[in-house]
Amino acid sequence: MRILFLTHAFNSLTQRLHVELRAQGHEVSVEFDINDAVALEAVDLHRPDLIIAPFLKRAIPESIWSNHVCLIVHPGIRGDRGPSALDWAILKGERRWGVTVLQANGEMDAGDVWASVEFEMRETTKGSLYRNEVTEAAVEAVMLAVARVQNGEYQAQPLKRIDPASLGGWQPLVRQGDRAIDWKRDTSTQILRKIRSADGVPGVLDTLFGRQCYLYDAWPEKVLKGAPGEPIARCGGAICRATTDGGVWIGHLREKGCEHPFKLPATRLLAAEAAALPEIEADEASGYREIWYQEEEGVGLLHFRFYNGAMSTAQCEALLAAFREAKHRDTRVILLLGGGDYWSNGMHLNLIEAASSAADESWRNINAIDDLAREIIETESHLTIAALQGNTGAGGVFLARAADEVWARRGVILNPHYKDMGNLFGSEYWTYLLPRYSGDERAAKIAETRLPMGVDEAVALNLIDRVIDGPVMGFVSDVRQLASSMIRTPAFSKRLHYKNARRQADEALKPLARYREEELEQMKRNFYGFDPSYHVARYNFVYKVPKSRTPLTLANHRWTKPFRRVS
Ligand code: THG
Repeated sequence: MRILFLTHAFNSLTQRLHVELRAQGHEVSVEFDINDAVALEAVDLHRPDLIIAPFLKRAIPESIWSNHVCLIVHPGIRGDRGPSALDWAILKGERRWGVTVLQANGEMDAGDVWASVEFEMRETTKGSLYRNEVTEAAVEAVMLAVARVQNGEYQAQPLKRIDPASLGGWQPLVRQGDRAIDWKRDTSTQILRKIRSADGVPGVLDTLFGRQCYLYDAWPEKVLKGAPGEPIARCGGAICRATTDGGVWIGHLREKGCEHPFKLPATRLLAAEAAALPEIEADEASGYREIWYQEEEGVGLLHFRFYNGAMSTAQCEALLAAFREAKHRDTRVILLLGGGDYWSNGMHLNLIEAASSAADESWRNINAIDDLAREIIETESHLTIAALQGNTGAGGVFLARAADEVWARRGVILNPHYKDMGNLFGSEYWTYLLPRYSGDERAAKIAETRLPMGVDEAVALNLIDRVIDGPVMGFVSDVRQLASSMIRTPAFSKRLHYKNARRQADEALKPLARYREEELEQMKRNFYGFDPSYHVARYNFVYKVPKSRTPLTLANHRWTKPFRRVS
């Protein structure tokens, strides 16, 4: 079918649906919801059989929904309505939630239901639920709805014919007052829910050291104690505030009305105040952990849960140190696990933006990532496996390819390109890794692409070696078991021997250092050169400057002359 996506942004769910529907042979084109006239124009140009709104904040005009079936993907159970569905589900502590695909009409979210899929809730952030449970349920529901529309016989269910007792009903937009924290009264659980219901947007507004900040990235503290509301410790980039029954770590803050109104590590934003707090070391029971290591049956598991997958210079250095330590252990495989929501998205653009010299900080950051990539590539003692629980983009994809194998959860989306960041050339030894694993032709294809990629395509292009099926929650134990069973096969030692021989041969042909020099030569131009595209694109990204048009890579219906589509 010809499908048009009308969407507020090309967010993770929209990307996943784009990948899944294209894989089924549908002709998908995308238009950002900029205004009604632009949306109408897109409908005229694409002439869709079906319109899907994966992430839409505004009403679809009657001129569109009265002439086309428009499916709204609503992150709520059947009958739930309103703009803050997931926020309320978290605030209210719902045990089960769902995704409903309904047909747009004149009453917001009250149209006929085409499909609905439920899931069990997890104590986590809105963003994490959205990227995992909501996305999986949405894919299932949208596929079902599309098949039902295509089949032509299915009758969508009017809301009024659904059992009223099972209906959620209208819920208004969550306001700051609905989740304001009362530090003297609220328990840690309540505070975590309030912050997590607003993470990543809009954040919970609060006052910290007399400054008005939005709070993000909250984690429980079970050991430290103090007067409720008081900041009592720091750990890594986070600040701990005591609660009535323990404490809560705040990893990230965004200050209201200031010079840098974007998310930054708490101890960076409140540097002077945080410096006066006692510093604690994180362990399993206490503190704020971004990097941790476990070991089981010959397998080292290195976790690195960086907020939004962004890796600063300091985080790369810390991860490099942790990886070196893991290499000294008497294990055979190291699993590089990233975090639950992202594996890695490369450089830390917010910290770069906030630095006194963005160019210098970019330079330091890319070098720190390259140091880590080199350490992974040059590992002789272990087989290294990048195991992708969540999405990965830009430099993160090539950093993963630095490992001997890349495994990914089915459903993971890769964005193996830097071009949207102002035509950044990129480093992470990609000019070595891509031809090495994918061959020249497929490497060129990957380098040209600007579209998100699903695991099947990534396997075909050799960006991924193995796809892990099964539920999100079982992923880490599944890959751990697969890795330890690899060690027990007779071929394992040969495998290590072979990979080291291959690396030596590659090094003799062209040293790694040369690849890096060449890549960084280009990056120097991106950071310090005459063309400011990278700095402009980074500014727009960090400050969330709304897009004024849909990129042509997505809006196929706006191609005036046919140009080669990179698929
Ligand atoms: N029918 C039509 N268009 C739609 C929907 C529909 N567009 C998308 C929409 N469903 C998704 N659901 C909602 C429901 C309510 C609101 C927004 C999206 C809403 N918005 C507030 C407003 O417009 O004033 C502001 C909310 C905000 O700022 O985020 O109430 O079923 N035709």
